[in-house]
Amino acid sequence: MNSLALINEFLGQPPNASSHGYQIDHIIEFCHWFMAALFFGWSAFFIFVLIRFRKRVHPGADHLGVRSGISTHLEFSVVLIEAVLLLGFAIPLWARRVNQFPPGKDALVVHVVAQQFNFNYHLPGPDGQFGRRDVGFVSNSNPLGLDPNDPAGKDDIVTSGELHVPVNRPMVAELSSKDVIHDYFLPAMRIGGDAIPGSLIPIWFTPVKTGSYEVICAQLCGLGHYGMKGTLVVDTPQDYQAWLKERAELSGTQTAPSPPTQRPAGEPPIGPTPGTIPPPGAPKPLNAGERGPSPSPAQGGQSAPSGSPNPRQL
Ligand SMILES: [Cu+2]
Repeated sequence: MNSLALINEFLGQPPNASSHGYQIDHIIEFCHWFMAALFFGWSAFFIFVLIRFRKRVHPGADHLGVRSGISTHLEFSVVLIEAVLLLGFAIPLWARRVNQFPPGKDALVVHVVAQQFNFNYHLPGPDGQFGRRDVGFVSNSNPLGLDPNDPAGKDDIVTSGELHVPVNRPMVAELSSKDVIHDYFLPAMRIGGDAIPGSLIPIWFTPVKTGSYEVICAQLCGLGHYGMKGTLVVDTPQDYQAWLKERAELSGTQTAPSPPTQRPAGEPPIGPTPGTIPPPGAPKPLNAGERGPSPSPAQGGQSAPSGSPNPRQL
């Protein structure tokens, strides 16, 4: 077992399965060893000071303090190591993630559309073109609102929960959301990104090991957040083609609407949160009529005990 596997196990991280992930693991590993060295170093120094300057030997305080420059040198070294770590490793690694996207023809581009509480995937199909999506077309059988009149969308594949990708091919996931802010996180790929309504945020990675990996939402997005999980299956190219074929056949024959997303018990119904005050000029809520007609001031004044607020005048 190498040291990276050790640190992954210690931190509860799954083994890395992407081409860039080992660099992140190296930084995490180095930071932990460095922090351990600082912890033991400062602890030893603290104990040394407690003994060396104990009251019995030094009853009076020395107002001059430390005269050697060793602590300054030590502190400067720590700052230097941290600066090298940040400027030399962390920022360049991050810059490669956000500035050096693989060229479009090499990469597999997938649109990831998050919603409470699952991840939907939109693949362009054999023509390589994403069909137009519009919120006006969203229904139970068309969760992403694919435009039925757009020829580019005819062969598109829409799936949710499980996504297959081929091994050793860069994948670009363009993240967006239908409702609240989610975070598409692939711990084994050492990558993740926020899925924000109205934004398209691309992330990319290259899976290097076949297998089944966990996808989780890393942004508290509601009461069902804990269950917002999915699977990323990294296939051999042959298996991936077989999956694509299967999905294409399924999306061609699937006409029955999928059941609506269940909101877990306790999650407030869609609409304004109970107890919120509508902004001035906002339309009245639909259930306002269920409270019955408002009493006239005369009736209200007679029926309510004097001094107590009228419970019907909400
Ligand atoms: Cu979420």
